[in-house]
Amino acid sequence: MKTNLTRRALLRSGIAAGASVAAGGTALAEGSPDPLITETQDWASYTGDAVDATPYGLPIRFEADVIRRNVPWLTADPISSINFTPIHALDGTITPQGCAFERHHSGAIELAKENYRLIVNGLVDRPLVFTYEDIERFPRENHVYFCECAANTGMEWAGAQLNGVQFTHGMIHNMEYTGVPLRALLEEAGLDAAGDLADKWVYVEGADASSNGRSIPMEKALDDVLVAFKANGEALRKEHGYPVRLVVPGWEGNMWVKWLRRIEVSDAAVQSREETSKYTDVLEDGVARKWTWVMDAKSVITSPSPQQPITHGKGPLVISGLAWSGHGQITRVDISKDGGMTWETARLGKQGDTKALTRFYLDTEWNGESWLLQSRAMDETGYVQPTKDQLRETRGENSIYHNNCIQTWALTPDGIAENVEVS
Ligand SMILES: Nc1nc2c(c(=O)[nH]1)N[C@H]1C(S)=C(S)[C@@H](COP(=O)(O)O)O[C@H]1N2
Ligand SMILES: [Mo]
Repeated sequence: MKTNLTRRALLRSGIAAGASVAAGGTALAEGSPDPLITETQDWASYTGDAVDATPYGLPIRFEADVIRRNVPWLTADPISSINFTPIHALDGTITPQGCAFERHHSGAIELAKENYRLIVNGLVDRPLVFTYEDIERFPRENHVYFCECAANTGMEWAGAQLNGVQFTHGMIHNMEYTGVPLRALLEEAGLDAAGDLADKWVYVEGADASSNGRSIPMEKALDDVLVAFKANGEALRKEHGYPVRLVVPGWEGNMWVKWLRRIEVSDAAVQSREETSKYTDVLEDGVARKWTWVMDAKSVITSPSPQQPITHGKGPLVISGLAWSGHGQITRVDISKDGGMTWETARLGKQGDTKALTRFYLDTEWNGESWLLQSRAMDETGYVQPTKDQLRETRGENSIYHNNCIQTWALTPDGIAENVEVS
């Protein structure tokens, strides 16, 4: 017998005596007392922890499974590697820093605020050095943005590979950043020396051994790029670039330089390793696409999914997932239960923020059918998330990065979901 009796179910069964309960709850049955209700429980027999037991709290131990996970065989060494956000277990849109995916090329470093220096040099009127305190004295802004590694879903190009949405789509997080527009720091250094800004670039690099240098066109640098020092209200975690990282809204995660140490204004792109040998997309004919910065619209169902089977039996079911677009707002998400033959429009948790995760729901009924579950996102530009075949037609199968195709979960009559390919 199910024992997860909710207060709502209790009230309902009290009112409609004898009537069967429609959703979620179990009708209070006469003659079968539930000890969780009738007996005094441990947690009511003793006092709990004092207010100073956890000066900085962690999730309760029952949630110990909701953690970042690594796929050891993906990379040669965990120092230059990636772990994945447990998106199957989260709801809403904000990713707690403690379980937000990490990607490092030479490990997460420890850089104290007092040792932090940010250099702005190159084609500027006055080369400048900012300390952490200097940055805090510029007018700051708050914005929620997603950060998606271009390699997210990269293992799925050839066929269904990893059996969990955490692993197929978990190279993403979504946080509220506090920071100073990059524009303000560039203007402080002065851009007259750069002349016509239309063809200028900024080269950004980190203080870690890899430096992870990237070239950003001046137009983007002056638009919405942030030099951020807080995420979700608190200091950036070490893993995410403490004390200062770059936030490049809608653009591939690699450009979000952590432990930001230098910004150089230049008249050409640097053509660094990270924008030539890596983070380019080799097409069928061997030619590589370059400067593929924007993350196109994408979505995925997070529940049910392989790590989140249906365990509550038949009846009401909440299908839930995430959608995002580097081009702006998500305007609509559709859900298919038959592998893309027919579609129903999902409900957006709230109107999507620009370049941020949007939560969607479909409140539906499941009566033990086998489904091929898919979601399909649309953004404010009218762009529609492609099928795997549509993507392969234009991109071939040599790519790793920028796989934003429609994902399929095969749901069985037991409520188990598997990663399958429906082209
Ligand atoms: N300095 C530095 N910045 C970096 C990296 C790095 O290794 N070093 N990795 C990049 C990559 S590839 C990604 S996807 C994002 C990941 O950010 P996160 O670790 O906060 O999730 O940081 C980017 N910024
Ligand atoms: Mo990345």
